[in-house]
Amino acid sequence: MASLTKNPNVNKWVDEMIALCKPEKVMWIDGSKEQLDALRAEAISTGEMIKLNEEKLPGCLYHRTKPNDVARVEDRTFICSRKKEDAGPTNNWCDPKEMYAKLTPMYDGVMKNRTMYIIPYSMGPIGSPLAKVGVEVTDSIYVVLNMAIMTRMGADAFKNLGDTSDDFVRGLHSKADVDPEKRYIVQFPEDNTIWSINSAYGGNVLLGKKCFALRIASYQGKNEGWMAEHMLILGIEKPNGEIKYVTAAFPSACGKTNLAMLIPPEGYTKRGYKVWTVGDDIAWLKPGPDGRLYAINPENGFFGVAPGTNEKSNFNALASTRKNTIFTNVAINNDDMTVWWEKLDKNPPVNATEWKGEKVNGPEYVAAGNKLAHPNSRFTAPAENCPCISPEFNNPQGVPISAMIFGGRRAKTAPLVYQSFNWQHGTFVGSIMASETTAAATGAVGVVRRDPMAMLPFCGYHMGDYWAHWLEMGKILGDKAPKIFNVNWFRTDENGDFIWPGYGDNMRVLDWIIERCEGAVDAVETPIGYEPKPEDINVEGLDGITTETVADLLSVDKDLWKEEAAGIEEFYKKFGEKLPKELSEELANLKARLSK
Ligand code: GTP
Ligand code: SPV
Ligand code: MN
Repeated sequence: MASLTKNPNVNKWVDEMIALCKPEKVMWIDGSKEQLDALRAEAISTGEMIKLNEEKLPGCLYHRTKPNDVARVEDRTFICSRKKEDAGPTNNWCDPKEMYAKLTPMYDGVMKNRTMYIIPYSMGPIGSPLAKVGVEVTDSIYVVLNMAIMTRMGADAFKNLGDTSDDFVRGLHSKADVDPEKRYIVQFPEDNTIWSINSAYGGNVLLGKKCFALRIASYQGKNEGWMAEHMLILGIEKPNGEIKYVTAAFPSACGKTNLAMLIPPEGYTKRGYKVWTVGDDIAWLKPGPDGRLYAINPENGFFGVAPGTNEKSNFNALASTRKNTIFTNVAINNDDMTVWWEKLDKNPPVNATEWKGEKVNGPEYVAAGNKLAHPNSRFTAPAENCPCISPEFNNPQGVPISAMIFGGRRAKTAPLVYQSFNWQHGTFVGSIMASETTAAATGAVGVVRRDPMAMLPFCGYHMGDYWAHWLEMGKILGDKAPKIFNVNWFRTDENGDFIWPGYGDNMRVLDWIIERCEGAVDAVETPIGYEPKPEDINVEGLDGITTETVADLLSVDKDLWKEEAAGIEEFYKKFGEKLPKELSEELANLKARLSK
């Protein structure tokens, strides 16, 4: 099949990959409906995908990964910069020469008897000055069908690249034998290259997502004066029709998709407030012609956590999954070929197939303490399905950002919300983020770990240099910089239950954040930053949450924070010389304020 581009850099690289992997067939993915329909039919005929109920879930497919392959594998993810110190203390590193030498034999002939699919794609709207091109070669139809949802895929992607540019990310993926012992997710930032092998799970194989749009792009952003962040983007429309845009960085499975699509409480919708979704996972940000920071969502779909998603918690996410969606590792209701996951509703299907493929009686299975869907089971849904997708979603210039929010899962320390004193202090607030781990990555769940800017698994270079880049961006933006906040929806009471209702009610906190950006509300100065007066968080219409509860949620326990400061000091030691002096200053200032 003929190449879709005249670009010699692309064609030369593709030829090399063909020579290496030795596929039986090669197929360029042009993104046409005919081609994708044929691939769907083929995947259904081999059992790789299962067709779901055509009336209830039109165009939807089901896929099950191997039980050993259900999440990102951080211990097998590498940043192979030429110099070790450029990867920094928070990344696994290996000399690129050594890594190529180790992986090349694994790819040699790996696609014999298989087809190699060559996927051109754009991260960001085609024609956007902020967009970038990638090419992924893969032996997985599942990857092709997911990339068709998650990116602008097909021949058009080459429009942005042109016939001569070399600025495209080279992604090589093979599921090989899905052997966890030989699984590698490797970024070579200086080569614009990603090699992934022996996995078929989302974040490890949809190379446009975490591997490119965060790990490679964060490195590009540092060199080119922009930022790639693990952030949702949303617009808050006020009763006067004005829309304010904010971004928020929370670690994996800590609520980005939910916040991005929130439906405000009745008191707000009645007054005319509305929330618009621009992105739910990744933001690329760059100063615009007016000096403000503009953001695009490089993705074209949502790869969202299924469990916990229901009509009440996230109506818009659920609505997004009702057509042309791929479900991975959820449960099937065999009576009508629909899908189910924990907390979708209270009725697990009787005639169920659980995520590993075993037929079970759902209610009995659940009553015995089992999960029908894997905790990191996901939906891949087109952004255009989302009822609240922003009219600016495809705007090539992006949207201007008023506030940036950090947050995580903290049972005690972090208050509901606080504002940083300024950009430098805000960078410090992002750098000290910590959160309980979730099922989005393999390993222990529920352990507090430091996860600066929610980028610990995704920063493609030295975290100290990354913080320096943040500080640099603050200088460029000056007084046009977004205001920086921190939130925590996950404080628990003595029974371990969440105190704050969360979800749509997070609008009440966004409301204060927007008012702060407009200078419309006062704040209280605390040792950690500016906090709302409890009565400035609107609790109207909330059941059991009063201004006293809010005061409690906002309390700053100085002893806990002194421990926190000691933990930060320990964490910062890792970065040695590369820790920006501004951040050690901020830590010293925090300690001083705490002991006043
Ligand atoms: P990734 O796609 O892994 O990056 O995750 P995410 O940050 O988009 O997380 P998501 O919105 O999918 O939420 C993950 C889990 O957190 C789900 O089980 C949600 O139900 C839960 N969650 C989200 N928002 C809230 C909230 O405000 N309060 C509480 N208690 N739980 C929440
Ligand atoms: C995350 O883990 O942050 C995700 C899912 O958004 S994955 O694509 O697996 O990275
Ligand atoms: Mn994510």
